[in-house]
Amino acid sequence: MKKSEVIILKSALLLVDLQKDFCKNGALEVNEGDEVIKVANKMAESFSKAGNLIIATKDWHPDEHKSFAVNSNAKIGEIGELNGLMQVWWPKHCVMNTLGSEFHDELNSEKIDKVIYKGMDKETDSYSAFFDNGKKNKTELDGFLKEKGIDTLYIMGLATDYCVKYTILDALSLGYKVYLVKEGCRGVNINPEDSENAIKEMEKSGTLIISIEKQKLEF
Ligand code: VGL
Ligand code: ZN
Repeated sequence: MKKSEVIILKSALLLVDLQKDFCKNGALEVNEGDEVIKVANKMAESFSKAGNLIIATKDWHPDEHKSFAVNSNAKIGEIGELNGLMQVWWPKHCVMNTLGSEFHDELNSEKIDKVIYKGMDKETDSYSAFFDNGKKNKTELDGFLKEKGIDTLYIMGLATDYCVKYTILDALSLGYKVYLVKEGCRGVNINPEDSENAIKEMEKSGTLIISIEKQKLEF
């Protein structure tokens, strides 16, 4: 095959919700959430050196979002229903334009080429970076990736059992090749095994689980 005939798979790094509210002392603190920031910075360094794009998502809720227990007369951590969909009731978090919605201070955010916002509709939660939980609305992400010719995603971030998981399942269903950077993820773990189960489910659906410690950083 001539070089010009080689089909080039373009990769991008997708950093999920690396925001203050999911890290130490945040409103929806994920255990060891801060630990993933150095992994994100390493990955971003390597992706930018290779000329690949780095995309980051932000959970971005209005103050009156109904997934917040306080706005739905519910108890934090319990499960209910919101507009016909199963809903975990969350503490108020990632309210748009507040301190908690900002990227973690140590994240090298200068390397981020594109930010995708999700969760703005107060009636529906939005774990995936592609669709809201009711699959009624799409974010910009799929269109952006297609426009850039990207078909392979390296995904990591917070939280393993919610936004990372649903982002990955949607990415697979949209036909992307997906790598999960395992040490770059931490989970909420309402049940202690939630993250482990999420990883199993992602793997079963076709995700390749990788570890940057074991792999030379070449993407
Ligand atoms: C998330 C719960 C509520 C996440 C966002 O980023 O995983 N989890 N909102
Ligand atoms: Zn949220």
